[in-house]
Amino acid sequence: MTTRPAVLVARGVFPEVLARLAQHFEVESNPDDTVWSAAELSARLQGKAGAFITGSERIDAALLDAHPQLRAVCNMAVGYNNIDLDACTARGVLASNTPDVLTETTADFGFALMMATARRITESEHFLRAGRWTKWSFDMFAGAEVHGATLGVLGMGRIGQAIARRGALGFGMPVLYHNRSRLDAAIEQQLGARWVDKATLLRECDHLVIVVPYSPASHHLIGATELASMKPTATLTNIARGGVVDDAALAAALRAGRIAAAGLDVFEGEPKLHPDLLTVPNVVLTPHIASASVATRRAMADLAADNLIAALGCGPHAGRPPTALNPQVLSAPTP
Ligand code: 8YV
Repeated sequence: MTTRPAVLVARGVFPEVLARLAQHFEVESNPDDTVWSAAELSARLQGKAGAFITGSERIDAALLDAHPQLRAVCNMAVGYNNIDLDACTARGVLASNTPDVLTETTADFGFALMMATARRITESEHFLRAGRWTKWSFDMFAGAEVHGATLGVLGMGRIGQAIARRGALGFGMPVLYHNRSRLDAAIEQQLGARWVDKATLLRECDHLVIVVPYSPASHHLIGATELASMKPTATLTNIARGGVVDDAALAAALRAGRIAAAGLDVFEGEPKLHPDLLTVPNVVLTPHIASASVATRRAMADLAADNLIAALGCGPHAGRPPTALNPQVLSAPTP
């Protein structure tokens, strides 16, 4: 009898997805959904051929060296700054992420967060819940216009394009964007989007939505200087990653009224927040939920499972994980 590969599912996940994995593997799961320390994650990876992970688990060279039997790490997230991809590739470990399945849901949320920020939705709800609403006033919670205002998109990948489309087609917003590479002219035309340099984007947009992946190059892409160059009436929405925005500088800018408001779904050092963000009123705060519709989280989990099953040579896509980040490791001789 052949022994089945052992895999680790590092966080809580849909029981149906665990059941699918159990058809192929010996599965160790995390039913309490505890966020394990690096040492505990390493202890649990003992003897595992593959791991189903999320953005909370860091996969680096030291961890891979401690587990030479590990063949695949499959992220339930499109962003993969938690994985040292070069270290994986150098050791022949397949890494995967979950693109596409979350694009529209994440764009919906980014747009909703931008609108909530511009129209001061949570700030006014807190006022109402606190029993402070005693009369209507002409300027009560008067915010910024969304329709027809200039949308700025920083990072024009799949999610950035989906946000631009919502702004241009649904809300009549002129769209400016900045990205390292320009889109094809035909796509720019379809989205009604114009490439500008970063300084122009910051200076001219009314609502900036940040959707760039995190890397050392995008660390503090938006800090005090960039915030000071924006319109005092502008809003900033970050659905990318904590660390792309300097949260301390942002809190200071919000308090000083250097920009009007911010909407944040991601934070430096989350789930901890910079304490000043909790005391400034003009910020909408959500706990990293941009992809969190039930259907999309299920699709992400299924795709991560598909990748793990295929990477370990099982299922209908054996040897061809659908969204591998380094598929070349599968054809290379084992290092
Ligand atoms: C995830 C995300 O919820 O996909 C991403 O990159 O940020 C979110 O959709 C989170 O990373 C959990 O893995």
